[in-house]
Amino acid sequence: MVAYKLTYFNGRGAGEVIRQIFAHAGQDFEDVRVTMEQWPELKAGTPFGQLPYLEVDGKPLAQSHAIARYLAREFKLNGQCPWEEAQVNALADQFKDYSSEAKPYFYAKMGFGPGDVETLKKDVFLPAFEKFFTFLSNFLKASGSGFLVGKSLTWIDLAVAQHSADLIAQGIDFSKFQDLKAHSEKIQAIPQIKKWIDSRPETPF
Ligand code: GSH
Repeated sequence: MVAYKLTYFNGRGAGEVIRQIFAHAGQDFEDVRVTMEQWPELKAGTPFGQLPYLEVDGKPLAQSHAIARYLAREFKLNGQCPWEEAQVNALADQFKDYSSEAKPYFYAKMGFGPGDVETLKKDVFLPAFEKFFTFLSNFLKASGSGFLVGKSLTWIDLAVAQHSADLIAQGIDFSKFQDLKAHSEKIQAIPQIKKWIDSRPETPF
């Protein structure tokens, strides 16, 4: 049996989609949550000096999306054919671009970066959010299945549904994106995912 050990901080962030892939598959994994105090000592021993990274039978793999793609292949959450897999990857790359655009707002909001949160929300976050969520909405319309790609769940549904849920909890206005709100609720109601959400450690982000 393969031993999986995920190392990340005590938050959802870039680690959560990986945890939800395991939860959906019913696959046991070690969920190591590093504190800020422990991190400086561990940093140099990680593949790229950042978290998360996954150990598969002791072999390390870094980069959250590389890990998600690897596990999605193992647990059949990467689409039904190479074309669907490519569409999932395109959305995942666009998610990264959006995250980079919106990063100054999220960092200021979490107290990790400079700037006025309300100004960054208006000038940085909201334009990036509108652009990305319009793309997501187009994918939902095109699939017509309630999933972002094809007719079944893929890992990008898990990633987007969690992000939407986090934004909704923060009071971001989803009135223009009711389809994405419904998508988030549907994905997070999948029994294995709901069970994970109900039992995971409570963290602010
Ligand atoms: N592209 C990387 C991924 O998706 O895994 C980004 C990872 C990343 O930014 N990790 C942050 C981190 O390790 C936490 S979310 N910060 C601590 C540091 O850089 O020292």
